[in-house]
Amino acid sequence: MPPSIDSNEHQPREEKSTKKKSLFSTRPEMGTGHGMLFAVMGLVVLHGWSLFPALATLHYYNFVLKEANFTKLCSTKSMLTVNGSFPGPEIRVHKGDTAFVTVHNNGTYGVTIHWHGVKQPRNPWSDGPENVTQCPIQPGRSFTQKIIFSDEEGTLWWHAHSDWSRATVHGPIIILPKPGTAYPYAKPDLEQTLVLGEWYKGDVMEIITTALSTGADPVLSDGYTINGQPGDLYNCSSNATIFRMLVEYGKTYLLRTINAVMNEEMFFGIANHTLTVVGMDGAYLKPITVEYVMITPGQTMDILVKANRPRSHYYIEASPFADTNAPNDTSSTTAIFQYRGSYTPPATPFLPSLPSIANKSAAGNFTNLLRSLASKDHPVNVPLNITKRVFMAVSVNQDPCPATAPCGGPNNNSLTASMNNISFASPSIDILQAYYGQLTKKNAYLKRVYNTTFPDKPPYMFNFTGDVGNNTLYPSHGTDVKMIKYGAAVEIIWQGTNIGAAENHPMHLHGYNFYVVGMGDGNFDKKTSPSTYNLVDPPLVNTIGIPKKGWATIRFFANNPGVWFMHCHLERHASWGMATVLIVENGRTEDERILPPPGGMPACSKP
Ligand SMILES: [Cu+2]
Repeated sequence: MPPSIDSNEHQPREEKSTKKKSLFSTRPEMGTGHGMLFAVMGLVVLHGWSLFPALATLHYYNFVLKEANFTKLCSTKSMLTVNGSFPGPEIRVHKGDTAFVTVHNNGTYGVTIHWHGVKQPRNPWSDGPENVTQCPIQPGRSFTQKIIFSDEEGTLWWHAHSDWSRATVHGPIIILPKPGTAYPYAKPDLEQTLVLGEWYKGDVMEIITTALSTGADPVLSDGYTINGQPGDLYNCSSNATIFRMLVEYGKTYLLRTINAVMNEEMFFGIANHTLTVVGMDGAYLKPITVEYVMITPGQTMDILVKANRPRSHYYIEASPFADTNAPNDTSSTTAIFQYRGSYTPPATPFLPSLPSIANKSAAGNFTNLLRSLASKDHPVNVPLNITKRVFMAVSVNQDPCPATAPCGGPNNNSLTASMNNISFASPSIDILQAYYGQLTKKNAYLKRVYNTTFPDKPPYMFNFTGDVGNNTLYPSHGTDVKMIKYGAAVEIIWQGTNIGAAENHPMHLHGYNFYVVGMGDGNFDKKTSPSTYNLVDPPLVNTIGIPKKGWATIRFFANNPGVWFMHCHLERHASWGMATVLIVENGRTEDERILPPPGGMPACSKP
């Protein structure tokens, strides 16, 4: 059953003392206010276990994957949801807790769920990317995932990780400070989760299947959404298609903003109100006060906004940032920041002036402001002496068209994508199982599932961001992973290229947050670029946009053994193979080794 939309006015959630919730996690409501009825969860105290309040609290959730009908932009479709809601249900924990989510698949195809930005120390088994750490949960089957929270604090999200199912299967993860500790900023009065989404009138799984078979770009989306509502600026907009956030004059609100959009980075702002960004990807930032933010798919931002303007209606707007020749949905979505009280609202709410769609410098100017909080309670730990360095060229490429069929991409070729000129080929069974089989010598024959040959640099160096010749156009295809020694001080330099349609790529790594120590335009220069690095307070994130025809350098300590997917979070690029896998090997001691597989891992259909 779709959520009721009879009332689309939403009272943000009040910030309560966190202490009360340390033992019981009851989650009957959700920040997005859809009045959801999904199964609750919250059974925390097992018999006799309530004597251990110092231990991390356990939370239990049931996620039922099922089809539900939704009507948006005057078009109705059946789509896959969790518990019938869009966006899906919220997970709300304290730092260091553990959640068990039992996913029941009542849908029609196999799906996996990923807990985006949750590091899952030593536990890749519950990370979720299809055929990387598990095989899909088939229709009629269930799988219980153990989500181990460690140092994350702030906002993250979960989403399906099978083809394009994440378009409709996603929801927030809220991680509060530990009981007895506080936010490193003045406590907001209330909080509101805002999930940015992308709406396709068609079936998203059909859209990507068709695109991959023709080699053409996937059809564009029909609009964007905020908390499931497209807003006022579309055909078919009405009073029932807009999300209204009711605010009280003088109060401060924490906006937990999640970019769940499929294929575009987004500018976001609220008319006449300044935003103060205090956190990102589950880590704190030095507060940044701005008129707009640029948030990539995969990123989350904690933003403070004070309701201190004349009582009225103000648009909250999200519009795409896409500086590229590739086609994009250019529309924008709105919600209303609506003051309580009696006044005559304007006929049309005030609109923020967000940067235009191709405004690369506006996007870069915002990203350059990001700094870790780097305080005593939230220190940084940036690797300084690098022991493993990898240079990765990131490209949108083409494949020659097979003689048997015409292809719909440029030059009558097929579109594809690569890292270091290798287009990632999804294996038939998951890499984690194959790796663990060798590690334990139980299923060593599975080693043919992947190669450990992902190179430390591209096959040849060229003027990546200049006039690229045709000789760089065609990648190879393979399931190549990068092996990393436990404890290595890793530096990865991502170099965007001008092959195909250059654009900003939001690169995401599972199992880690990483420090973004530098970024710049043009080719990375190993002599001059490192002198620009910020090794003092670089932002700690799980996703960062590599500037168009530019580079970004990240650093992290390889202290989480496992099989970790790395990919562009523009979904069409990931589908084309802009991805690889890092396998961080076991260390010497028991607590430096991956955990054994839990029972009930979904079976793989092919050996
Ligand atoms: Cu990309």
